[in-house]
Amino acid sequence: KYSWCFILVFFAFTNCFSQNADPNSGLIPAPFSIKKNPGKFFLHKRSIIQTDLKDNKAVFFLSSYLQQFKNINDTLRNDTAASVIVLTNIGADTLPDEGYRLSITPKRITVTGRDAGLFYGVQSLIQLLADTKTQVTSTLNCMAIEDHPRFKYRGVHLDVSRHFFPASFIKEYIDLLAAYKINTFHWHLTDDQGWRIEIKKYPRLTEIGSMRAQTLIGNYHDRMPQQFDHTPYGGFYTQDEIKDIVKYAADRYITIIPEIEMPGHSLAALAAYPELSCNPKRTYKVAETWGVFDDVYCPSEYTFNFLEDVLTEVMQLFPGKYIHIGGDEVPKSIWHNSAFCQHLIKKLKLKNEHGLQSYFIERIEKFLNDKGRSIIGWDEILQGGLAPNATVMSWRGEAGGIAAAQQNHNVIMTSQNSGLYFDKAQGKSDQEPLSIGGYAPLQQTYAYNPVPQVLTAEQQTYIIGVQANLWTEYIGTTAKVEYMLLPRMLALSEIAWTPLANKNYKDFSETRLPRHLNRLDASCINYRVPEPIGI
Ligand code: TNX
Repeated sequence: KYSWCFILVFFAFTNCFSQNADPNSGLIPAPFSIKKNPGKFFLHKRSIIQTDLKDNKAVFFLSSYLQQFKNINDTLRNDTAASVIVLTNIGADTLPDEGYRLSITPKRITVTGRDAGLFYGVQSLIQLLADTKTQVTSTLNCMAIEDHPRFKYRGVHLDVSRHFFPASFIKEYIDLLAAYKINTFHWHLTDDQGWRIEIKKYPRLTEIGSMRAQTLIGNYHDRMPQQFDHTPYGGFYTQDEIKDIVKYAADRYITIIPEIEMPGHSLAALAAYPELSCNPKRTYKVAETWGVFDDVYCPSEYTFNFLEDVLTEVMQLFPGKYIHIGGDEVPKSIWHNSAFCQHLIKKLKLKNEHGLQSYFIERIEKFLNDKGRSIIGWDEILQGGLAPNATVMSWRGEAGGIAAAQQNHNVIMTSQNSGLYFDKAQGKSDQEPLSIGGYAPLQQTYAYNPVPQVLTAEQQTYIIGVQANLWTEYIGTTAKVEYMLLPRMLALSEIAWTPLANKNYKDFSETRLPRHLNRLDASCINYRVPEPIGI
């Protein structure tokens, strides 16, 4: 009799111990609060989803997940099943934006949330349903989660100009973002090395501007200096593909911010339409090497008309509030030597070429503001004075972001020195594939806090979020995109979502990360295997 009792106590103890060993139940990003309760919920063939919500993205996402991965069909039938997943927005009005409640009891799971909140509750549930070893475990420990994000802007970027990745891969990328509660995809669509978005009014942008005269030789394992052959390389997204991707992202509560670079990083456009330059008689080539090029848009009426036409088509494709207008790395030598520009500087009573850059950005901002949109620019848009309503992406460190917040402008932190540049190597080993230079290990990404302590509490509210950038000069394949993105993006998701007090690198990397890497393995997604703590 006593031995039974002993065994029971022993099981209760080990069960309790194993739950405590994983205080966040494997979730990435770790939630705001999580309380473990006794008991288990069993998911089985006859489990159903119960909901009053019509035509709801979260409901649709969960029922297709259950069909695809758990082989549970017909989840929306009316039935008195023994185990029920309730999706509801009743009681959700008290939740913060994008927040959700997830309650697991022996007979019933309830996910409560509005819009994105409900979707994130479903994402957490799906993470709990995916076991470490198999994809089919269907037993969940009872618990109650209350969750909402630390920042409202949680972004990941991809440069598709330096290398082009097909529309189908962009959707896979979006799937990864959504699974980790990232809500913004910054799509870097134009640069010196390729124009990647179809613009109906200017067909040469893609006919000429999307192709360059060389292809990178080698694969993603290469640690050799890059070599090229002379077969043409390029690609672009048609407007139909873009519409499809925008909808795909919206179904996952991801807003896409398109970036149209100006006035610099514009050689591909100049190659297509030399009239956009200050020396229209010259011919230009789409760049075949990396770096910063002197040839930039001329601040002429021709250029402004062109950009307004381009942005008009861009706005028709991308319904979100923000358009990214670039603004980084604009050499001023051509403007300095151009009689037209010098005349313009005098006429507009500007101080110098920096003033001309601000004039350029402010004109574009006004055009977009009048259409109800807002601009984001890289931190160089501070030079010569910020456009009145601009949001700043602070990439050359935090100084630009701090200055912008002090001027009451919204800021997104994306500093290249803080583990957010995923084009840097993840390890110091010479086994790492070739990359841009520098080092951004997982632990550095994880440790980053986007809110600079030098700001007052009031100024800190202008830091609306954080983003990681994936520039692709040295990334020619989708497998290498995945390798550079992962697992660092999981650390980013925790910077962006989890309250500071709940962050813990050991818990993240040793307790929770392994099951996520298994999940990536099961989906045949590439990643870098992180080294144990302390190496
Ligand atoms: C700087 S970040 C750039 C990009 C490069 C990147 C490489 C930024 C606004 N400009 O054009 O791809 O460095 O890390």
